Amino acid sequence: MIKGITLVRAASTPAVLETLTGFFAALGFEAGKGWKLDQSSGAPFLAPLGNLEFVLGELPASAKNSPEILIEVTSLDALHAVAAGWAAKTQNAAKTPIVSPIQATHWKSRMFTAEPVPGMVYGFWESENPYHGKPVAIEGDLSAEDMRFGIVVARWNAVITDRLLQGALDALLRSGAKKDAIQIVRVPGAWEIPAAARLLADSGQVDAIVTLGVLLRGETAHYEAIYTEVSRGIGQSQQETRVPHSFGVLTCETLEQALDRAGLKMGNKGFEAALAAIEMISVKRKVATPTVTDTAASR
Ligand code: DLZ
Repeated sequence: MIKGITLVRAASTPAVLETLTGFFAALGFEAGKGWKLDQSSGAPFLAPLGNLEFVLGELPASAKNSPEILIEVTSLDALHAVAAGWAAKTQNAAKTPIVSPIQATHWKSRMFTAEPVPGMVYGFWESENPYHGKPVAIEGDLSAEDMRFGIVVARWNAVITDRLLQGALDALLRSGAKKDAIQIVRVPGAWEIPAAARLLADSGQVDAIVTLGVLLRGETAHYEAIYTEVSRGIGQSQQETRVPHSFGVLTCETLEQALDRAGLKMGNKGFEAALAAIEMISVKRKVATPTVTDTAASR
């Protein structure tokens, strides 16, 4: 199991070691846990990532003053200013540190070199691609074209759930879904939502399911029992069928609170649940067939 890479550089004297540690500390490197033995001591500096790279053809820098170690950074200009500032101060004493101007490289990056002690040249570089080296995230799109939806909506508290349904339909149709690609299933109450959602998911006719209902704590004696089962059942159906189920079941203290979440003061949770369903279908498709080519290793 490979754990990490350590580049070891010999500091010829305590003064050289002090210069190097001062330089890297000034640049913002995190100091690691130092060590000391009878014959030697070490002052590690840590980087979040490292790799070992073999190059065929032209090297990243010219042979003259070529850095043996390349350090990828963000905010290259700011770092260059810090390095130049450090060099200006230190040069007076030791007359050695050299920090080059920033130059374009032949590999779509910009770089400067620094030689804090004679013979040790470090290259600091930043890719022109702002995503280089960053984790690439897969995110869903919000286009509902070519997607099929099931909506399970409870009739209990229909004055609310009808509004949630309108919100969900509005989101789906405005995002490009076709009317005949939406199946609506009405069930008596929230308790029945998971079973109906599971039937739809198992039918293979929908890509995602939007669940809509309202549970009013004040008016539901066994509110906790129903709520727990509804949320568990919807989650279980989603996980076992791998069909995304979005959760648009409101749980409110009063009818007024529910109305606020069904198109009045606090948006329409049906609309939001429908958008979540679209996004999750897209995520599922992208995870199944990733098209992202920009990986951490690419330039
Ligand atoms: C019975 C009941 C109660 C008391 N409250 C609600 C509610 O607030 N929201 C809702 O959607 N459904 C409620 N129900 C109905 C149950 O969900 C279920 O439909 C019936 O118990 C029949 O199985």
